[in-house]
Amino acid sequence: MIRIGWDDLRLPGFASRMLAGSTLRLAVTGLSRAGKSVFITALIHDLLAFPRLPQRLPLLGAMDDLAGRVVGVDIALPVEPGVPTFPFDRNLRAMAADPPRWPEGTRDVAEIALDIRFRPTGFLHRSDSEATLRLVIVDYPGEWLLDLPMLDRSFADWSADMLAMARQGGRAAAAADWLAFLDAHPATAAHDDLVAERAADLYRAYLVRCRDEFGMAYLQPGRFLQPGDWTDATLLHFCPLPPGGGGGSLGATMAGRFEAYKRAARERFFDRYFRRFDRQIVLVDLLQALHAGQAAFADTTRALTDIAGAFRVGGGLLARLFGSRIGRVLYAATKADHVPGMQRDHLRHLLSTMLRAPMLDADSRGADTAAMAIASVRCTEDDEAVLDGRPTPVVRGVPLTGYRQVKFFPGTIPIRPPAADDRFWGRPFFAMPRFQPPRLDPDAASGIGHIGLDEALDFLLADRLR
Ligand SMILES: Nc1nc2c(ncn2[C@@H]2O[C@H](COP(=O)(O)OP(=O)(O)O)[C@@H](O)[C@H]2O)c(=O)[nH]1
Ligand SMILES: [Mg+2]
Repeated sequence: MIRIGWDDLRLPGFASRMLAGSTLRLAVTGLSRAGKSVFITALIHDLLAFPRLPQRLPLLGAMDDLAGRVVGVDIALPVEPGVPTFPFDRNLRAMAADPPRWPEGTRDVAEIALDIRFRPTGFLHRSDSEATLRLVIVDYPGEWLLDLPMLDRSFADWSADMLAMARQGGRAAAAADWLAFLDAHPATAAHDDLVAERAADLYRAYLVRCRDEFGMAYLQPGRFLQPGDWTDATLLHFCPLPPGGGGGSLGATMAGRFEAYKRAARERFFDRYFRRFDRQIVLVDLLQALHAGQAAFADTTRALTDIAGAFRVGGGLLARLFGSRIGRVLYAATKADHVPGMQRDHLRHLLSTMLRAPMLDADSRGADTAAMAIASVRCTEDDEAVLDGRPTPVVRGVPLTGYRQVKFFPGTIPIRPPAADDRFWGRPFFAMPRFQPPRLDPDAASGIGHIGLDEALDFLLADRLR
């Protein structure tokens, strides 16, 4: 396989890049609890251990014998003043405690950088020459990506869509208080700050219930659920409204705030970050979405499809509006250690079926997109149990609230989304417990067991370590 083409050699920056080192910005996202913090913590831990313990990541750069060429991996000093540092040490301490704990949640953008020193391959390089890849990892809440479909819509259009959704199915019950308040306070009424704040609070409460009680994912605006450093009332005190209301009305004020929110999302987040990302991984807790039922699964599918559309390399919204150069996108179904071997293949297959339309489109434009099933921190082992007289694959792990190993029968994962009337949705089909993490070695001497982290890293960065 040819590693260095003549086109590369003609690039003016090529030589200096190889000598001085280059930077790869990897963006990590996913909805709250998708597994971002655990993923980043585990990948740093295993990369730090890689020079001494490459067998923890056997597929990372296996084709190029990366294990024999990585000389050292270190955490680099903070790169970007003003951006919070990803709390790797704090997470490591939690997972190395006795008993080990999962890292705490985070609610804002965070960055961390690793310097990977390696010996490049290829005829240009003497075997003792060394290059450095600075891997900058940026963690940001996936909730904010769900603002994208808002950006090119008017307040009236967006409101009509959100109100229609709020009156349907399981959402209607969660929306009752908010909708009743809107009936009592029409858009045409004179603006009153307290009324606007109350309406926004009730709308936010509805979004929170949709997320927590029904496992919904298609929830806008994203900052209502994950505000980050946004505190400004004029950005957050609005909600969808029926049409109506001239100057000085509640309707006019909220329409103005909607526009201010969109401007702020563009300037403070999309413009600021997306131009600089090189690679993106989108983490999805697909098992949880399946577990939560048909409505939640449909909602997750819609969110995922919109996100995948936005990341479409070349033609996606992020490239068009924000000059994103992201050239590789990996979609990963997380926590795959909840299901035994064969079901993990199903999980991967299900995710790629869900993504097929946007991925095919991306492929035709020369982009690199992939779907995988991973467990950043493997908490279970595959086992067997006898069910109805037949041996059945199960997983074995310690539940978060327990102290000894228990077997879980996770049920069968479909390889394509079951139809709305499929019997699959009619029964409690698998267990979705929280497991206790294995205790981590704080010195990174032994790395940490995972499923598929090496394959994910191989896809995301191995080509930059040649
Ligand atoms: N069994 C298992 N559970 C995981 C794994 N990754 C995350 N989790 C669980 O998911 C929770 C949320 O993960 P976290 O990384 O904090 O999510 P974030 O909100 O996206 O940063 C953790 O507290 C764990 O309970 C994994 O690889 N295996
Ligand atoms: Mg987190």
